Amino acid sequence: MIDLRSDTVTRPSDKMRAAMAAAEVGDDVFGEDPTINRLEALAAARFDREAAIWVPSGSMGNTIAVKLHTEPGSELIIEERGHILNFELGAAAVVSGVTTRAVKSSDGTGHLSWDDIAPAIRKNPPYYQAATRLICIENSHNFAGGSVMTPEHTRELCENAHREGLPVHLDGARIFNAATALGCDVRELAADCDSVMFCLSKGLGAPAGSMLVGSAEFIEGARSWRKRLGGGMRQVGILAAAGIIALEEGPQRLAVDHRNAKNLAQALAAMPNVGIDVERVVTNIVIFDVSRTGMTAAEIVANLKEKGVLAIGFGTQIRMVTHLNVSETDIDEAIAALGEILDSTDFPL
Ligand code: TLP
Repeated sequence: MIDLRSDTVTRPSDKMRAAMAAAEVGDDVFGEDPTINRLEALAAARFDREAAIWVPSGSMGNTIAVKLHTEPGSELIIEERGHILNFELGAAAVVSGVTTRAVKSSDGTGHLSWDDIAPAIRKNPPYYQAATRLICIENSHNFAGGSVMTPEHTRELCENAHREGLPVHLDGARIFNAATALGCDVRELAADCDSVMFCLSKGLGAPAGSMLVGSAEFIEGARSWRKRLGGGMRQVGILAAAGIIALEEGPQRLAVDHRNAKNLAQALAAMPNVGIDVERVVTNIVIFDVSRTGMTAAEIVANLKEKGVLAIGFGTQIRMVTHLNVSETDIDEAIAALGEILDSTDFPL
């Protein structure tokens, strides 16, 4: 199977498995796991921040960040396709008691400008309205097709937010993809944000785990919340050993995934009735519209599966994600499979 459903499906390398087997471990709830301590120090240094904490998943990292930045009965602002809003099962509401205000990005990129955000802020609302307490951004933006936000844009947004007394949390699940596409360092993309979550799993290749990065005080709070949510994981150095390799070696090869995604997007653009803007494919996520093909996304995805290609369909769109277990040849095969499926429809062009 050529699995393009997500970069979450990546499998740990032999080197990671060997490091996991050999990992020195201790009880992390007592702060005694040397491998996790090393990974947390490395992550903090990588982002030039005071501290970092390993969390079992990106979702838990985001949930803890929202909890620490808000109080019950307040509100957060996020772009309407954001992961925290659409794929975290209302965790902001359940865990933090926070309302999520979805805002459209006026340029369609998934990245809100300050002009998009400003009218949505409730700074000193009347007593019967929830006050805005947090702005969440996502880079790269998953369901906006892996689009990226520049360091300048991020800085400007954060400066404005801070002027309004609002913290900014960066869902940087794929921040290394964004940095690779922009040719900059992750530090530049995260420098002005109050907290950053990034995933060691996904494109970097670890089997599990994400990091939450921020001030020492913030991470101390995160440690309590991680435990409260059931994420205190004892001899977790076994996973941290893979995480260290993911952090140190994973980012270097992301450009290959981006090249594969671009080639895929170019081939898709040449197919009749497929809707895609090739220019907007700059990382490892390819989302295309199939509403003019005469088939539903679900039908196309089912047909692809029969030909050995896995993708995700939602509404009239299909998402394909490139990653370390997908080769150039796999991409050619996926293109051929899709070409055959779309050629077989007698839908008028
Ligand atoms: N994204 C997954 C699904 O949940 C949609 C995927 O297949 O892309 N932030 C962003 C931007 C994400 O894309 C994801 C996972 C998360 C957070 C959550 O990470 P995990 O899966 O580790 O909880």
